[in-house]
Amino acid sequence: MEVSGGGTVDIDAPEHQSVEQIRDLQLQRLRWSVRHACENVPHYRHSFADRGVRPDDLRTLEDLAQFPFLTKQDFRVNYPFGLFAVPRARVVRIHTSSGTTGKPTVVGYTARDIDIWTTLMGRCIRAAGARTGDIVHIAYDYGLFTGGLGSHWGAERIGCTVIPVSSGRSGWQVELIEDFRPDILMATPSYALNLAETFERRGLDAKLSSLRIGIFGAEPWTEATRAALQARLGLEAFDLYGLAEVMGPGVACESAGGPEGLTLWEDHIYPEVIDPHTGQVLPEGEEGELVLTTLTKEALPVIRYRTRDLTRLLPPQRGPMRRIARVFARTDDMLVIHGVNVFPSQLEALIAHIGGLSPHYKLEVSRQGPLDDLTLHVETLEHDHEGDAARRRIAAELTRQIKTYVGVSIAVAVHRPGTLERAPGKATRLIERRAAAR
Ligand code: DLL
Repeated sequence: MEVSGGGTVDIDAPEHQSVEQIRDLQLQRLRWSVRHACENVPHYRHSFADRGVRPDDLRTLEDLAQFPFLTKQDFRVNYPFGLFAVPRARVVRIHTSSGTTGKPTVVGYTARDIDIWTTLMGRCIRAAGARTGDIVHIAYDYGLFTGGLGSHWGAERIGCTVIPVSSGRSGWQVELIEDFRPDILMATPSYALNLAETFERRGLDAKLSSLRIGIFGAEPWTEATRAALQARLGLEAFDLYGLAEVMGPGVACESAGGPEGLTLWEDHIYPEVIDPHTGQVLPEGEEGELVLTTLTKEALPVIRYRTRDLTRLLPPQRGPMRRIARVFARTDDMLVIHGVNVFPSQLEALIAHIGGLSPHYKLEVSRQGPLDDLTLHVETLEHDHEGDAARRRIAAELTRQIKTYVGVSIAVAVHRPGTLERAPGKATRLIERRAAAR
């Protein structure tokens, strides 16, 4: 059995190559990946046969559009190891996605897969401006979640000193940051906000901490949150994107002084953006659902995985790799409130804009009759000692702005500082009351 994506694993992105050279490399690797999946995974053999396509049909990169999608449901049906393309004994590591519903998605890696993942994560951390010898405080959760270990190995690969803190125990984390003086913080943006809050609660000025760079991801976040993180932690914040099914963190990232958007490592991952309703591939620049195909993964090749993440594909700029725009939401994040599509990121931006509110919020969805109702829970800032009247004023103003800018009437509840639950990893925003009402 041939098990190799071919080519070398190079920490330096092939910046010197032309777009044509990258396309040639992609086609060669794509042919290998599709054949590898078809020969070694019954799921692909059947789904390709059902669609009437064979690996030999791949003559150009565009031919990939004829192949069937892989979905989260396919991972569930094949739980836990049914999508693996190598004997289990060649799998050196297992991770899972951090989904909260149903069985988690299980993913596996050969030693070479880990090597490539480590390399791509190393590229991302370096792209954000990390230098050999920098100290990296990793507050992504360690364990089955890919955030901790993926970042860890990548940071070590480029010669950084890693502090593998994992998430939680924020007071202790602040002490470690004060004592060990890390240059770089890696965390979910919502947990980084918790850390900022913990600094402030202890009477410390986080802006004066040693942190220079923040590498944040694993959940959607907005430009307003970036501005808040930069101002409160005194660092430059970069977006890091990835998902377990494709690899983990390190699929795409922002670069210091680099092009706008997140550079996607096209020498190992092939992107498409589709219309989530029709499945049609959209032209570059149009907004839709990101679909990813791995080009070199041995243990778990994914062919046309529907990420459910909404973004746009952007042309290469400075270097041959294409970019994606910030992932602003998942297809399943969208709420339909009285016929209006509402994304949490729209509300997050307004919360930041209005002033006097902490960035923590929850969305409570309920149903009385045929339509869903939404209550937005927010809280005032730590240092705000105003009473109920002020909270009512803020609620009225936020309700008005949501009506104006999002076009929907929702209820807004403004709580006292520190009332809303803070998650140590990814923020959980949705409070689901619909099932109970049915
Ligand atoms: O969240 C991997 C990761 C860890 C990425 C650390 C970045 C940093 P999963 O648990 O499988 O993997 O969740 C993947 O999280 O499909 C997106 O919906 C969301 N997501 C990840 N990064 C971003 C980002 C990790 N930068 C899912 N912006 C993905 C928006 C993101 N959403």
